[in-house]
Amino acid sequence: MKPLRRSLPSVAVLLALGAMSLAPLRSSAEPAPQPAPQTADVRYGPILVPPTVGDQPGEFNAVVPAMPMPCTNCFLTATQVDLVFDDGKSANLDQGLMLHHMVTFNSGRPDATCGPNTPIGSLGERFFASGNERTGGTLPQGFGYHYGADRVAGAVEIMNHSTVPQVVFVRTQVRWVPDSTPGMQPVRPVWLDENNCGDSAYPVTAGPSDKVWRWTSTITGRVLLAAGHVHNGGVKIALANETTGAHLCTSYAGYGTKPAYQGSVESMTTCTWDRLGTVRKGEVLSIDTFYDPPEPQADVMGIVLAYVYETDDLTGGTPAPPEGPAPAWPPPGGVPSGHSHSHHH
Ligand SMILES: [Cu+2]
Repeated sequence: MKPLRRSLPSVAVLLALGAMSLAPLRSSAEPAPQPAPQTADVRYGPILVPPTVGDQPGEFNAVVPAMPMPCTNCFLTATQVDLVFDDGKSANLDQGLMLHHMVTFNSGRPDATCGPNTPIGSLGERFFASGNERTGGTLPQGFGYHYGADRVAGAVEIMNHSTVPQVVFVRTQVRWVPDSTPGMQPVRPVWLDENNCGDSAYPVTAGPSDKVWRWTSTITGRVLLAAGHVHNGGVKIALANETTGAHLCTSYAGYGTKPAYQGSVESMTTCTWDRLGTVRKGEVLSIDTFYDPPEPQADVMGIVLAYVYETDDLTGGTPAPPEGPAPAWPPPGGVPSGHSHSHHH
């Protein structure tokens, strides 16, 4: 089976977790096949989310000092997050519950784009995140996020729009291989954010608009995976190397096919390849976030989490094929308002 270039919304990624055939083609210089990865299912919780009272949405919002990890001295190769009830069933907006965000920070490593002298940067390297759309990702074969044994903090926000308290867990399915696995190469997470180092939120007007944010790279390597995050009314985020003019990924928001999401953002496409593109130290990576909401929104987001294999060999891997066609806009069910994704400050 030929590898997929992109379009891995949540369900597809779940399936992909069991399918090594999604890994890109290997060049002859790469190491021998590796043992099958381990699968782990880690949960954080139980979390009691208070009910909505009047116009005050129920909310759990905390920095968790130590999140459970599936392994130590290992490479994480695929992840998929869900918000679940005690019985394992998925919890979503049809029950009033929204996984507003979950971000994990490796305290043992500095973040690539947010310095350690900021509140966000002081928590460490942002290496994984999910919004309610629960985007998963699988790195190309032979690559993983290296985790030693340092404490991992989590920023977790869950909203409860129902009038009863509810108990949930943040569930993360992970694939990993031990450090002893031959030939594994580490990836560096690069967090690109329209309002970086803050709460990531910014306002947009009604109708079409876009916003660009740029980062001058401090690293050199091959971009292997990129996944975006937007709120309701978001269309897509484009990731590019502005210096070379190369387009690296478009991550599209999906709406209206999964009833549990009640019309809100239900997926983001991801781009995965063993050379989506390259970046050199000093070159400028940009994200361009497109919105088209029916009403102005006070606090949307535009974030791309990219994973880069740091190397001076920028000709390694294989060039990614062209992206497929964009999904229809507006989506068939219409563009949702920001209500169910709204922040509570
Ligand atoms: Cu968000």
